[in-house]
Amino acid sequence: MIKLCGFPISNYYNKVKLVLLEKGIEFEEQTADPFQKEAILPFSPAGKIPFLLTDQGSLSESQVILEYLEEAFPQKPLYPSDPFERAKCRELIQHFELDVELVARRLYGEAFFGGSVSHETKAEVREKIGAGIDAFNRLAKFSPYIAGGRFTAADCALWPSFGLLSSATQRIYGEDFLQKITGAMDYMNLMESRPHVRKVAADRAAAMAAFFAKK
Ligand SMILES: N[C@@H](CCC(=O)N[C@@H](CS)C(=O)NCC(=O)O)C(=O)O
Repeated sequence: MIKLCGFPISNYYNKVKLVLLEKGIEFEEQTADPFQKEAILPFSPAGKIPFLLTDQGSLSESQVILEYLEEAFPQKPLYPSDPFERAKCRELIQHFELDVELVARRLYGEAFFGGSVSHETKAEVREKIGAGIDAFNRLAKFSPYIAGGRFTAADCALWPSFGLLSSATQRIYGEDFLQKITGAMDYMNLMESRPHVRKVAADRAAAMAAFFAKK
């Protein structure tokens, strides 16, 4: 059986977990701590989570894992069948992850882990996230799902990151940058009406409480 390794406070872990749940793929969760890199390196070459353990071996990088799951388990497809529409769905994921999430990630040390981020970095990140969100707004549909009328991999991939963007920017700037994404606030409510999304959110809340209780 497939094992999803990592921990449920990670947006990239929750991205893969939501896909597994929505596609109805049987899987087990196994804790892997990216702060204990040595133990992870044989399965994930950069020591990052999530990674997948399959009968054929391990697989790292959440987007690669999504593509693998879509091909290996074609039932309940999460990408449109039309190649162009499929590419548009991937385009949304890539733009948000590269231009918004990876930029906002530079704030996480201070926002969540007791570190500190310089004023220069905060100012630079603010500007870059703004530009990333502008780009994403030009692409995203929210009608009602990110890529249009159907629930897709873009929803599984980006919903977990939206929550982090919201809390990180509120903590660092006192302003919720999720509100700058046109349609995102109604979308969050829509997503939370889905049972698998609620399950991922509940597991994340429990994991966060346990993680911060230890600190
Ligand atoms: N591009 C990677 C990013 C994964 C990632 O950054 N995971 C974080 C946890 S959310 C991690 O393992 N960080 C530890 C590190 O960067 O060393 C993916 O999509 O899987």
